[in-house]
Amino acid sequence: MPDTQRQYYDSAIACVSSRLTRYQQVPIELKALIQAQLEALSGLQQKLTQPLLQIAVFGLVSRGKSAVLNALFGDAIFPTGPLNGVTQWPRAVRWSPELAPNPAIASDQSDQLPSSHLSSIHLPKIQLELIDTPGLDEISGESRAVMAQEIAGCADLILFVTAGPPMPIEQQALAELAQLAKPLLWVVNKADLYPDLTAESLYQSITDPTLQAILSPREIVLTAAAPAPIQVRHEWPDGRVSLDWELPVPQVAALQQTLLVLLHREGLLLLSLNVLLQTQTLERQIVQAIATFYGEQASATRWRIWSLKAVLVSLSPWVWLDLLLSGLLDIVQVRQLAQRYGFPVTNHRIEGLWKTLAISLGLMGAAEFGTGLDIDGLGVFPGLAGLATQGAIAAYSASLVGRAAQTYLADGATWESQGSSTLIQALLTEFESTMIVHRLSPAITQTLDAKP
Ligand SMILES: Nc1nc2c(ncn2[C@@H]2O[C@H](COP(=O)(O)OP(=O)(O)OP(=O)(O)O)[C@@H](O)[C@H]2O)c(=O)[nH]1
Ligand SMILES: [Mg+2]
Repeated sequence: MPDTQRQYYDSAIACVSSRLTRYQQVPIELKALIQAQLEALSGLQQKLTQPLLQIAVFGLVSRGKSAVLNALFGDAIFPTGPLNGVTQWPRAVRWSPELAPNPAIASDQSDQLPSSHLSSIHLPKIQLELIDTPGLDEISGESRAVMAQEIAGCADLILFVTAGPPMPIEQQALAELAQLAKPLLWVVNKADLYPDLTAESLYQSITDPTLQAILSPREIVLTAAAPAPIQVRHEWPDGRVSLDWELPVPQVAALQQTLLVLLHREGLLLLSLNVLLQTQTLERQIVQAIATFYGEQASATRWRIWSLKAVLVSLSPWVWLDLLLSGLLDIVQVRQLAQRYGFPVTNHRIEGLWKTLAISLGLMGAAEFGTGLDIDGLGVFPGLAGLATQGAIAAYSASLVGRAAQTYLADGATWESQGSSTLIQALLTEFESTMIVHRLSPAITQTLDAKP
């Protein structure tokens, strides 16, 4: 079986590049309106090609977020301290651990992981970035939400740090972060102060049912990133006894191994998925901007078709010709709108469009029936009132089709064969129950159903 990670990684690169090429060719006035999205897409392209995986740490103040990152990094790169609010701004650092996980731990978990994802022979070396953030309770309301949204939105993996068992507010924050369709590890730090804690007992202590559903003990890791000093009794050769304070070494090996095993097996998949999800969001914003930009021209196109349909249907004396013209002009309208916007014609939610086309034809048939049928095939003149009715219904049915076509085209923009939504949906089928991305499936499915 071909390497699934590599396959989706390549597809994600192709998807972002093709989006960039397409939207960079739009008229200059429209380009100015989507500049921010184009820049973000270009950032995603760079992130993919490096490839760079971003790990962001979240939690309330003083839980040891910075200490956990320092211990992972192996150096005191982020300031830490006993006062609340030591970290005031997000900061990032590149981390280059040896990506081959400890074989003992890797083989412990290998039976839980699909063999197709074990192969990393042909995978590019992932670079990592650790992002430290201020405590979620340090910054106030709106800016906190914006900061969390922005950083968590970009991050490929989230570490949520608590000090020992979580407080209810932490469970709530965890549940909120879990809604973001991002893989999440719950790091239970300061484990030196809670020697009896285990991942299993912590999982059992979760009271929030949504959190219970999306976490498992495997995503809970205990650490002691900066253990409190301990008193050590020294007996010297001359008989003296002294009590000294010693700093125990940080205990983050379990987190390090969990991360390395995860990155080794799912890293490229996580990165590809996250980039595709962000591309999907950006492209939906671009689609909105395009729909607004071409709004007037699209209205003019619709009006032209509606009036043409009304006139031709009223003038034609044959029912069969009326119905044929009605159907043809409805389809022409869909094609012209697709051309006007430059959106692809896809199979996504096409049933809705077919239904409206059928309703339009049905309405036309009813109008013909109501205004006199051409029984002998020689045509009938339905009278002026009948003609007016046929014309009005022709225009009305065309307007129904116009509206349905616009919704269908905007919805379908991300659903081309190499479109972001198509690839995300295909990726969903690759998730196996042992993978961390598996628990994201419901949240990801929701993003697929969302409207632009
Ligand atoms: N006992 C113990 N103390 C720890 C541990 N990890 C961190 N600390 C201490 O907890 C305090 C807060 O650590 P920080 O890393 O600054 O915490 P933070 O979450 O980054 O805090 P803010 O930046 O203020 O939000 C420091 O005094 C650390 O020494 C640990 O594993 N055990
Ligand atoms: Mg900090």
